[in-house]
Amino acid sequence: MKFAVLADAHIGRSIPLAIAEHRRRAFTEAFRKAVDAIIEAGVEYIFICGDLFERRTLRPSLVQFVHDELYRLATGITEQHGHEPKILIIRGNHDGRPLSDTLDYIRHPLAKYLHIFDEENIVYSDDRVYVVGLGYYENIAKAYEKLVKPAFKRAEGDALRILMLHTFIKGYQDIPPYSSALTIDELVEVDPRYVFAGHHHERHKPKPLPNGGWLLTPGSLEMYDFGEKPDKGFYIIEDAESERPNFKWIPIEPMHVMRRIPVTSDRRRPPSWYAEQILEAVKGFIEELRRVNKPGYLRVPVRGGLYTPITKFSRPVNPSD
Ligand SMILES: [Mn+2]
Repeated sequence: MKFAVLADAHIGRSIPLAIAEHRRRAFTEAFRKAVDAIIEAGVEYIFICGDLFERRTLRPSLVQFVHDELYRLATGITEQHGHEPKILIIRGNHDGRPLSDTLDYIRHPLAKYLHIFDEENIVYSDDRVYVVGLGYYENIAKAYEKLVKPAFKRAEGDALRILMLHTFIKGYQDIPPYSSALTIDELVEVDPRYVFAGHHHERHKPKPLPNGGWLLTPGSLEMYDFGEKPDKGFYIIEDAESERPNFKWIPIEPMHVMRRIPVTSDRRRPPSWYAEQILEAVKGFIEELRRVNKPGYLRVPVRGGLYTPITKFSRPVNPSD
């Protein structure tokens, strides 16, 4: 059995606004590339772990794009590999709130290949997998206790136990201060074979869990902002039901180079000094773009005190004044 595990596609992201159109295109292209690779692999299940969309309100054309891509994904695998895949999706913090989310736009009664979890129905099961899909909650520990644990207690048979989350995981990821997170101990309590977690945008390696299961965060499909590393893509898991599954990283090359080169000084300097430093940064960046043969954006935050030499109005100090 083959899985595709992806997250944080952020379709519709337009920040920084000065380059909004380029940014929108970067995210739709990354998603298109992911769909191409998943069709080629011919997986049985696709897990989309939250933040499929960038926000609650979107251009209709982008909603149409996602709808069409998911349809292409399902029909592509059916035609090329002879089986219809199942696409499972949970709500991320960018997709909206409980009971009002962007995923409503892509729900369709005829799209049998699509399963979108909601607040009341957090279980998908068939004879091969038992999937609990929990959307984003600020108080994740409480939602986990109240919803996820009972849902796994209800599981019967020997289908693979899979948990989909959109939250940080302590002990696996570098977590920003004061953010809510689940611990590995908490995850192991429901004895999952797989935990797929979106929300953290960095690629993480599969981590074996003490119960024999696996924890996996693929990260975002594109560069979300200037601070991220360009190691983007998603995972395919082969022999998912076996004792030794094979995790395959499918890289997606970011469309643009995004570079941040700060210019700072801890003492006061004339404006011309800053101008020179900025120019150096730009020149270096142009070199880099030539080398990698790619377009890109450069952000140069400038910080430091200003010192303006006094020339015009200065005169010798006369002690008698
Ligand atoms: Mn995200």
